[in-house]
Amino acid sequence: MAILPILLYPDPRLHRVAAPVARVDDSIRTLVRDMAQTMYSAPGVGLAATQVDVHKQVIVIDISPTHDALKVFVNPEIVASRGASDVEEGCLSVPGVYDKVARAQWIRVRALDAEGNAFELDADGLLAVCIQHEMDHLRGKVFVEYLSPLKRRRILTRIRKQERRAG
Ligand code: GNR
Ligand code: NI
Repeated sequence: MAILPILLYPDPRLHRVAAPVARVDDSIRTLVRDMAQTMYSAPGVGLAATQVDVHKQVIVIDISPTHDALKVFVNPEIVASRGASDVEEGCLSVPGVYDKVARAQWIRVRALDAEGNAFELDADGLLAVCIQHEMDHLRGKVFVEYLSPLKRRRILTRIRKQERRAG
């Protein structure tokens, strides 16, 4: 197992579009294990492969406080959605920034699990928000891109100042 480095916004690699996984093999299962360890140690409730610079359609999510309910989504698709919610989101690639994003309230997602078996899952609440947030990463989209240009400019100014301080 390994803790992988997480790309930080505005790294251009966060905008790459992930390719579908042709076959769920041992290399994908190793990636899933490393992503899970990386997510738990961050700590975060979800992680997309894009964030660890692997541009394949792989997501891990665990919203349980006990870290024992790992969900793996390979090649996820939203096949139905309803309603609207705006929950405050954060992102391991944009540390310290939290803001509300307009999302579907309920989704049905179809994906492959770590064994390559297809499944469907209905989700609402934080799980639904998290799946939508991670699927955006796979499309090269970071949640701050939904915010107003003014807010995004302020975030970038703060990040650049932190980077200068860090040398
Ligand atoms: O850890 C995370 N928390 C979170 C909270 C609200 C909505 C989405 C998230 S996902 C985030 C981890 C992350 O950056 N995943 O890409
Ligand atoms: Ni994120």
